[in-house]
Amino acid sequence: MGDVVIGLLIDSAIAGYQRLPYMRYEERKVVLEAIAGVKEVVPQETLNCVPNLLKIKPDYVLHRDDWNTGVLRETRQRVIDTLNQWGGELIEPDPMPGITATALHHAIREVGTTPERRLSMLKRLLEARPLLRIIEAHSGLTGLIAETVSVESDNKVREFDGIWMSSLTDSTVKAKPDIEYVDMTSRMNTVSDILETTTKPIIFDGDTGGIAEHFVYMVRTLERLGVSAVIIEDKKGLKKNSLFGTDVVQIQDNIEDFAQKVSAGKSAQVTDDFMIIARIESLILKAGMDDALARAQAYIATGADGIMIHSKRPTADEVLTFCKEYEKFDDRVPLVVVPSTYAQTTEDELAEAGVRVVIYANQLLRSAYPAMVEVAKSILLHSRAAEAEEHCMFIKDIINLIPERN
Ligand code: SPV
Ligand code: MG
Repeated sequence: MGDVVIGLLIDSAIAGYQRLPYMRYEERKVVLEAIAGVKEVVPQETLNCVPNLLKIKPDYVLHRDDWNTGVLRETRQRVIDTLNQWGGELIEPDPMPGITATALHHAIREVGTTPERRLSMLKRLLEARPLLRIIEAHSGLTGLIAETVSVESDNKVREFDGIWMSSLTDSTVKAKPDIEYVDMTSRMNTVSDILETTTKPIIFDGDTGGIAEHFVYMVRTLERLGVSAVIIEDKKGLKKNSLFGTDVVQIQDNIEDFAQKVSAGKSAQVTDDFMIIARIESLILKAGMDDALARAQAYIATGADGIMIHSKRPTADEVLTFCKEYEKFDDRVPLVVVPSTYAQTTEDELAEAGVRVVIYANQLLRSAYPAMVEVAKSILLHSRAAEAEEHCMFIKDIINLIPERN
């Protein structure tokens, strides 16, 4: 039919309605350019290919015939209207059976990923999407939930973008308090289980990072495993969970020492893609908004790749105030929040305020524990398990949940 020009969607155009593609735009371009008969591959910046069509004025447009529904339906109509301007023709070949983006994602999940590819995924996502949603995992199984659960809304597939390796939930499943007692070896075992069942990027909760001389080893280990980022909080001494606030004794580190720790970590990392995110505890410890903002400025100046502002207020008011002031900074890095106590605030509201990453830090464990207690009580109460059955998954489902690898 003539020379073939391929309009190839750039990463952010795809990430707007489905999962970020496994291969970067540049990689996909190289593959397509190598196909005999392909004259050129041009970037397509949005789902609307009309600007490219107007430039190229092709005689034919080829697109597989599966775009008459969903988010691409409108695009299809626009293509037909545009081609009509010069008598061009839309050709819609039958799709090859079994070749869909979803099937490819499943296949990739089977194959797994590499540490390097996974590590770079968080920065890629930050470039491609305005807001990332991250959910906690504390085991291979909860990792699998973070990896696979998806819903469809407004014709878009919605999934979690990555995994938070929470110190609270990793400690709690081991029935230990969240006081940095669960050591790095044990935490890395949990990371390893999660790596096994997932391909999405992981953000590791590094607590205080320990002393700077130890933090550099944490950075190296995480990076080697393919973890994308570590978040460390500006506290020192015996760390307690932030959601205790000032009910327990917690000491904030001074700005200089914490900045020095961040900077030691930055010097230790090997890749450009690994991110060290500085977590500010000023609002938790009632040190005030000015202190929080001064710390954000200092941590950014020292090289932090992101700022997490934490709050345990029942509403997002103080976080939103922080965001407003933060927007005025000349130098900004992606802002991360953890809306555990102000859970009624929506992602849209947070994104509007400039937040780039929302972490759902503990909900999987907080929902599983009460369910397990209820089932245990029911068995005791009825001296049998029949009444608990309605709260349990089918046995056939659990034995098939984790298939053997072929
Ligand atoms: C965690 O999930 O372990 C966190 C967030 O650090 S918080 O529990 O709110 O401190
Ligand atoms: Mg924690």
